[in-house]
Amino acid sequence: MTAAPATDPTADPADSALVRAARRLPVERTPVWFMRQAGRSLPEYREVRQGVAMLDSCMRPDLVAEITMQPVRRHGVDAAIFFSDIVVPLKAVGVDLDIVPGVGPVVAEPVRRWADLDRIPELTPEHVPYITEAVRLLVAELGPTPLIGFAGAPFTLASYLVEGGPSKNHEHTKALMHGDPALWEALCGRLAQISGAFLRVQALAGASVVQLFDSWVGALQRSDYSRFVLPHSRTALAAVADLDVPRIHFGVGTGELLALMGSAGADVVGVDYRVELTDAVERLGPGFAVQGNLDPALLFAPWEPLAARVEEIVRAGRSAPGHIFNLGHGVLPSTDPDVLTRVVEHVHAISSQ
Ligand code: 1CP
Repeated sequence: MTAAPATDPTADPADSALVRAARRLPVERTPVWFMRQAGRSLPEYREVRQGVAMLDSCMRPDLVAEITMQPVRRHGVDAAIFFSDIVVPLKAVGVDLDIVPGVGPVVAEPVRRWADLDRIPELTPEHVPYITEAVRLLVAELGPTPLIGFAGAPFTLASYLVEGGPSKNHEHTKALMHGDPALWEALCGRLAQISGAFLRVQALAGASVVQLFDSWVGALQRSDYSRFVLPHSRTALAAVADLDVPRIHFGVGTGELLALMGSAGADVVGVDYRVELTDAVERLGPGFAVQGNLDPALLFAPWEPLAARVEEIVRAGRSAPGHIFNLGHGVLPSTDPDVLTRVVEHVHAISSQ
């Protein structure tokens, strides 16, 4: 059986190229989407966000649906990624935080002591009715195009909570991990519940795929990752294991961690642009689909070398039992959106030959 063409409006997103690639089934052409495909690279995004704070926009289903659809309409990508942020579930359970323009998530009172855990209750679907509503709106509008739901993984969420905001060195996070392992375990246990429940809400509302972002986990060495992080990522991913949705797991700078990340339970491992895709496939071992991994900075290069790199990545992707073309991290805000559209067309053209 081959995937129904995406142009058939009645086709099931579960039969889409993206879901099939994630399941390591044959596809007619390589599916492609971009991390951070919604957002500041698009003038239509900047327009609808005018005067609306980031977190407010994430809580308005009409706006979430519009922003999620923008890159699908413009670029013809093979999936939508739900417009939200990894800190939305934390805000939803009552953590005092904001997303500050030009900075990122900022937490009013960093989490460093046992008493601070009381400020992070477990997440239930009742905390996030606007997420369920937005996913339902989107699934109806997307038709055959799959929606990717997502959550932040426990380590990356813990880093924002413990540091109080974006961090280069994660020094307070590592100090807590090693200085009070019991508190670290309790914090990450709570965050794994929140991540898993947030993924589950999206999958139950109709998302076809989920992605767990552990963006900053590349800051760790393997032994710390195995001991302090992997069990919690596994718990988060296990929360949707009984639902029929493929799971993607991604982090930045994870060349050293890839094999371990593969054991967290995902079907697809997202590969950072610093690692050759063929090396990633070797490190993961058989059985995994891969996602990636064009360097987002190469979107600023002339078309010829950019196209050549896209071709290399599509070729390298054939060494895995499934490949989803993506960037090796998110779209940079000043990217020319027309280049993204051209990359989508090129991936489709060269992979269907
Ligand atoms: O006002 C704005 O436009 C703020 C910029 C912005 C946007 C568009 C932020 C703040 N978040 C988002 C949306 C967002 N965040 C999406 C939307 C869907 C899409 O990809 O198109 C997603 C998937 C996220 C997830 C997210 N938020 C991650 C994981 C992905 C990654 O890039 O590694 C992380 C680490 C965050 C934290 C965050 N939120 C926003 C910023 C600027 C940051 C990073 C800050 C830092 O450097 O620590």
